[in-house]
Amino acid sequence: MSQTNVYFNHDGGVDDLVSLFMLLQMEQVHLTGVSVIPADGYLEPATDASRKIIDRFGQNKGPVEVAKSNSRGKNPFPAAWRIHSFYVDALPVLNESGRMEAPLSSLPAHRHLIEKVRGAEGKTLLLFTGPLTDLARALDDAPDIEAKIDKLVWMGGTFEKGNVEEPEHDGTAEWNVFWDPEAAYRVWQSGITIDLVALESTSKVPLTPAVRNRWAAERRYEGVDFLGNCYAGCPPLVYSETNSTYFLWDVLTTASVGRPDIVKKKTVQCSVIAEGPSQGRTVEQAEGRPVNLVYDTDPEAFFTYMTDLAKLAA
Ligand code: AGV
Ligand code: CA
Repeated sequence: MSQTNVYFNHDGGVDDLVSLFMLLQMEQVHLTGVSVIPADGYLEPATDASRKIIDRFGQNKGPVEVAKSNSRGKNPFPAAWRIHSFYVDALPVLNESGRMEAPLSSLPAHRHLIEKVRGAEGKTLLLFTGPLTDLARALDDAPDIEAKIDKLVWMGGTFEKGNVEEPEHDGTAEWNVFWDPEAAYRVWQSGITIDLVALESTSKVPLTPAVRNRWAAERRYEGVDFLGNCYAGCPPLVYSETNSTYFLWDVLTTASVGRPDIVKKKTVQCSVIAEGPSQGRTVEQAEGRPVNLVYDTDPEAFFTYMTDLAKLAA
């Protein structure tokens, strides 16, 4: 089977780490590298957990190198969310061997990305499930890589209600844009094709008790048990949505790489607001740049794909 080169940059949330686990099970994916930015997680547990997930669940992928980002954002994530990276890193299934073998790169994430894109045979698909800071820096340092990027698939943005609830903000932004609005602005100035997996689609895949029960019922599969354990620390949607309700934001984004048929896309002309009370907002504008907005999904097809992939992990 022909494989697609994929480079994955994530920010250490539970759904970021589950996304890595999912990518490792996709036979059509050649994972050229992974990097971790300390946005919605802490750098050390998120990096260690990534290496342990590759060791434990990535047997078919050969050695995959992990790089740490040295990027810093403008608007920090709440610590109550970032702490989840420690829970995943501490799961017994990831610590049974007592070793970490997936190689740790000595390069910072943005330089690692440049090296892996330049070194790949053919083009690379970039999958980003956190802020775009490392990509913006990579493009500034090495504009030549743009020609070798197939496209960017990014969990970010919304044209409806945002998910930022912060004192000096008007609530119109999605968090991955808000953490570093200037980085998103920079990437928007590039010629890279962007698939934007926005809140419009991810809001269709909340973590509900029914989803958990489905994983619990099939926990005899080690990979499905892993999903249940990862999400055990995240608040589900039961009676009403709050700002802490967990969605499968990044996992839907990752699933759209393996199974493009489970999402719906349309072209939208838009720009990013970099400053002020709406900073991080993605806004439709006739003179904006085109993105492929992922605005809808089939939740049943998505959860079935996710669970089936997890059953492949041993
Ligand atoms: O805005 C969604 C992004 C995704 O990349 N992250 C979580 C996902 O990894 C930020 C976020 C928004 N609401 C959250 C978030 C919540 N309630 N808990 C944790 N992270
Ligand atoms: Ca994320």
